[in-house]
Amino acid sequence: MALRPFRMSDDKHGPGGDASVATKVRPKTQRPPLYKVMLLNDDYTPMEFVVHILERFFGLNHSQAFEIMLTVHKKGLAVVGVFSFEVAETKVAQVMDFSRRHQHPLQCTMEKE
Ligand code: TYC
Repeated sequence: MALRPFRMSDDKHGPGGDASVATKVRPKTQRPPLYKVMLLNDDYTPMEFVVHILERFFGLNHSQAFEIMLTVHKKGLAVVGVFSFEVAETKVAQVMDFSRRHQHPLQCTMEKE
C-alpha cells in the first residue's frame, strides 16, 4: 500500500501527543461522590442510646457524641459524618438495624453531598 490510513496516534500534538512543545498532561480523574449521613430527632429514643450509637458506629468520643446528639435533639437533625456511598450505606444500615433491634424509632438517612 502506498498510502496508509491516517491515525489519531499520528497526531503528536493532540491529547497524549509527544510534540516537543512543553505541555502539561492533566489526566481527568473523577472524584467519587460523597454522602452525608444524618441522624433525625424523635421524641422517644433515649439520649444515652443515641450517644452510644454515635460512639459505636461513628467512632466518636463521649463528648463529641453527646454534642452531636444534643444538636439533633435541638435542631431536628445533624450530619454525623461524610463517607463514600458504600460506607454511608453500611453506617445507615447498622444504625437502623441496631435501633430496630432495641425497639427505638431512631432514623438515620444519607444524602449526596
Ligand atoms: N429527642 C430525644 C429525647 O428527648 C433524644 C434524641 C436525640 C432522639 C437525637 C433521637 O437522633 C436523636 N429523648
